[in-house]
Amino acid sequence: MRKSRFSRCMAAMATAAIFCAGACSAQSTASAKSVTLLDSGWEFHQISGEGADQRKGWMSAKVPGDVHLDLLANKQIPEPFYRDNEAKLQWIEKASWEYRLSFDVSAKQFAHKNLDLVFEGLDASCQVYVNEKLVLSANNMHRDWRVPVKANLHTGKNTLRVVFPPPLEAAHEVAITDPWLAKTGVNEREYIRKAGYEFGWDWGPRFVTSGIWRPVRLEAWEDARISDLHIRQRDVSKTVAHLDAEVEVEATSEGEAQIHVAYEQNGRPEALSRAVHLKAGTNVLDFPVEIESPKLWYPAGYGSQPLYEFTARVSVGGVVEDERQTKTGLRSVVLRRDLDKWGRSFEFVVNGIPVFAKGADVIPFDSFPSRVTTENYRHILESARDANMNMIRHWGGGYYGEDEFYSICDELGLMVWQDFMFGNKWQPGSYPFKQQIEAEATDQVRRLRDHPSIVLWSGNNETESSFSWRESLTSLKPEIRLQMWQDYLTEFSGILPRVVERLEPEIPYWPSSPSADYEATSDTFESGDAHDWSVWHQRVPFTDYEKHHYRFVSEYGFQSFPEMRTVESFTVPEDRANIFTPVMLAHQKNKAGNSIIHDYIVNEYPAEPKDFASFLYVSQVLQAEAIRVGSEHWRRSRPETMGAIFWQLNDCWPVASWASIDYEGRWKALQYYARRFYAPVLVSPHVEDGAAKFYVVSDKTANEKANLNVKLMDFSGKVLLEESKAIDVTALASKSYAEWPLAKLTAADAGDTSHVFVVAELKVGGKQVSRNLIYLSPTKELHLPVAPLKSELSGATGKYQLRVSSPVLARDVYVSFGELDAKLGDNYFDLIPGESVVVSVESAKTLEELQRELKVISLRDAFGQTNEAAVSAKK
Ligand code: BMA
Repeated sequence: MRKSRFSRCMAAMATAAIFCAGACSAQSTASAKSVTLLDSGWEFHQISGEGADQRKGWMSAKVPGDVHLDLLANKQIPEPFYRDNEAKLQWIEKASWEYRLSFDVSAKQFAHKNLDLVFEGLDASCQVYVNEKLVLSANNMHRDWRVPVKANLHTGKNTLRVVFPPPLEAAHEVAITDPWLAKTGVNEREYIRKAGYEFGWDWGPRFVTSGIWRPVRLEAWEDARISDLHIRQRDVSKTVAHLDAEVEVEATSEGEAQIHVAYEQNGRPEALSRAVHLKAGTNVLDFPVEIESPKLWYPAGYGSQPLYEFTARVSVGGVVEDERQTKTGLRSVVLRRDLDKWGRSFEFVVNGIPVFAKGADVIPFDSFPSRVTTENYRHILESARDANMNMIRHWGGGYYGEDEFYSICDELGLMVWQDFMFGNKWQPGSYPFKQQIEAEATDQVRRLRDHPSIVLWSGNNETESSFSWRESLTSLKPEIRLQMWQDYLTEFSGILPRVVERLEPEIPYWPSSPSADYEATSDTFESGDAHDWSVWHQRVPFTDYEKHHYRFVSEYGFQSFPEMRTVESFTVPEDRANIFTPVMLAHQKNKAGNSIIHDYIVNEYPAEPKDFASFLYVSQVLQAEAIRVGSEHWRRSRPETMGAIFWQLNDCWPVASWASIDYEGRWKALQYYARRFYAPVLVSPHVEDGAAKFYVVSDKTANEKANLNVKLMDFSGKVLLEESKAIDVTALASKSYAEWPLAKLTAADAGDTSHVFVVAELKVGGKQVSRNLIYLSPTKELHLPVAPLKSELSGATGKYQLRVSSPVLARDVYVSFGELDAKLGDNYFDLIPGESVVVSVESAKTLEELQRELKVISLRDAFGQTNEAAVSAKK
């Protein structure tokens, strides 16, 4: 750099103010750069569309945010999730909106050479004006935008305006520039990059919003700034980690600079420093780092999750121009796909350990992402970890998560299968679109690649598979289809993997979920991942899962209703007459959904649940049971199957859905069940080949001595058969350790299986690690007794214990406290006859308040008097 620059730089440094708040904590705190968050003082107004004449004035706005939330805060619209309000708010997407901010630029800020306006997210199509000059036209919600604006600014008051046209009109404008539009029938809305679920999904409402949905800031910098810091993990093992600290520096002109990288080597501070010659523009500097005996990052259940922190600094003429930190966990990841006797394997091998992936698919946490809090993320992700999950699939119909989301996954050891944000709909094949998605993928992989939790980048959700069944695609002329397929391959097996290969070559890429990477059609047993929707969409019995021997199941699901309190949050009493009222149907987005739940209930159980509340409860038990059958089957099938990721973990609004945790964060029965069926060591009894076989599935990396106890009991507690044995549980394996021929079971219960069950219990070191019940007749034919449940609540404010017991078998014991908030240590559990269990209860309420509201029921209670009659009628 020229000499004169140094003196100017020093002068600027002396006057530069350092602003740094909130989101910019990763930025410099003692450098020539200053960062000002533009997060207050925003206003918005409606330019056109329904009600624009009445809604003329400017109203206060929240940034980050969106127009729906701003209208709500200004009392212009009712609560979008309440009753059937969704339908009444569809006008919002047809209007155009404008946001504005007046902000000061001080003389100190203006003295910087560069002033950049940085948007971390704009949803989606908009024009940005600085002091009335158009500086940016954006149409991709999934990108971040940096605009040098010094030439447009002055000291004192400046204005920033962002104009959002109606999204579909904006998409139309782009779409008509593609000559292939008419031939392919690709939906016009795909021409702008916006989260698919905003347009409605089979669990989500349609709220097509607009807004500055992620932070916006003004960055003032001098000669150089660190535009990226990445820790490339070239080779990681227990002995040594060979890393590259890649420091990307943007320089305004050519010249000399000093780069400094600091980190810790097993508690010892280490630093690397180098004089470099920067060229004007982007410079990438590599600093090889070797860490001996690194503390490796492991998926939950396999070890701890230590993180290493790195700091890079760029100085010019002794003045620190910029500083940046990143954290990462060191691990090796391989997606092993070897030929074997079943086809080709699909298993994640982390630090050399073949890990059976257990988890659920994650959808957006809210229809309005900017209001998701750290607590929401923590609660849902900790719930995943607490249910013994080790992987979540971040599904492609939403948006790329915030850094915070992945940081929590890093901390909890939750591996993330990360889809690129393409869900189900066919994408345009135009050249501008291809450029757009390359830029998007580049932004996102660069932003997220230091998160050790991300173990896979995957092209899209179900786009590949839709090519062979979606009518709008199959009905096209062969030559058009050929071109579309070619474009698909260019995008999902050309552009996206190339971005991953360039930016994070150590992490595997997968073209689509589901896919067999084109060696077979997707959803084949032999290769790739599968979405198994035979249960639910094709309405087959749960046990059909057991006929399916996939290599990895990345979706399978069953719906249920949320619990009563959540239903009450969006209904009035008349809506709760039954599950088919207009409001209940407005909160069911899978058209046939409520009928499917109803029909499965009627098939599975002896009668209809006795009332609305029982319907909600039984639907949850049914869902949990469905997913238990699939999950245990695929765990028993390891190593042929190496992953069971059920659909879905969370909700974006209160709705009947496949979620295991509802929008309010309340665990459904499935989440409690998941904790049991994903237990690190699972006992899984199963009737097959004329025998009850007692499998133990172990995710432990070492063999373990255990005690297996199995009993055949009747519902009143009589033990008809019992066997106990010491076993040596094989690590990372599934095996049957005991077997009872069915003839032996029927002899013991005199051929009447309607009143007996088998309970298997596994103890390690005298402690129960897993217990599981099976029945020898379908639930419908069981003579479940009415269980006179006894419950006793004790303890002091904050922490209580609830003792529940039953003299006879009580299935799916459900504890609730009416309107009161309480966190339960367990729920929807079985009590075997004579058993008494203690459940922890955390609540801010008093003992008396809780006692007043406490309700404990079991499955038999949901069917009231009709059950006995129905059972005998069926006999
Ligand atoms: C799969 C998912 C979602 C959908 C779910 C339930 O296809 O990828 O698109 O919500 O099934 O139908």
